[in-house]
Amino acid sequence: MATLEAPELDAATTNLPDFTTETYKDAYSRINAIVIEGEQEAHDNYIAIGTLLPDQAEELTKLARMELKHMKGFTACANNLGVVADMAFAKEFFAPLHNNFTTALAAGKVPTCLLIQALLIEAFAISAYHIYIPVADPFARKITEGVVKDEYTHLNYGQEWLKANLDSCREELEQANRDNLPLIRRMLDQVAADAAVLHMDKEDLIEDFLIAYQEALTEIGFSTREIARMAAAALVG
Ligand code: PL3
Ligand code: FE2
Ligand code: FE2
Repeated sequence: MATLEAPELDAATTNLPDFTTETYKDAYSRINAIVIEGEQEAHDNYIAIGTLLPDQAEELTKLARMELKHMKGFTACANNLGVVADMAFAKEFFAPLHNNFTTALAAGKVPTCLLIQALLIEAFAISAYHIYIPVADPFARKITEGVVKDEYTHLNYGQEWLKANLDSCREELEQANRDNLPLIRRMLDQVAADAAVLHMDKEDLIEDFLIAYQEALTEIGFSTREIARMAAAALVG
């Protein structure tokens, strides 16, 4: 790797993959595309939520702008490795979740839209980026470290809105969770083999996702029992 500085050789960096192999680049072409598509859709989703919450539109536009910056960063990561992102694959990967978002948006269901974008997608991104950082190439690692901080801001935005409105949206959120958490579970299953090539472990991804999602649900005001019931939707869905 031609880089200006060598990464610290700590425990987390001792098992780095070879970023130059065709196997790595092939897996990266799909994973990177998923991330680029995810960041693009996140941008579009925050702008769309702003049409339902006009007094929040300015704040949501700020969040959306951050997503475009993320997208550019991850595009640079692929270029740096000489990888072309497989965007057709990524569009299909997001289609079920995207369709649910579009349906909720058309029905004016703000809580469902926020659960899909600000809780599920952001928690998915946070877990993926956390697990990726220790096994990333030095260029991508720096970029991903900057991005993951922003994703907490986004998760927090959804969390605070839903917390303030919990009384009126508890049932809608439980239904939205039932409809969408199984999709996240399936997406994790679909990405697992490619993630393994990048030295990212599926169980670590699931664990990190559940921590971020459960913490958000706790903050919003759900009880331990309610959260357990909601998490169980991923097992039966
Ligand atoms: C919202 O801010 C971002 C939505 C992105 C979704 C991320 C999905 C992650 C799939 C596994 C990727 C591993 C990370 C690799 C980075 C190039
Ligand atoms: Fe993002
Ligand atoms: Fe985000």
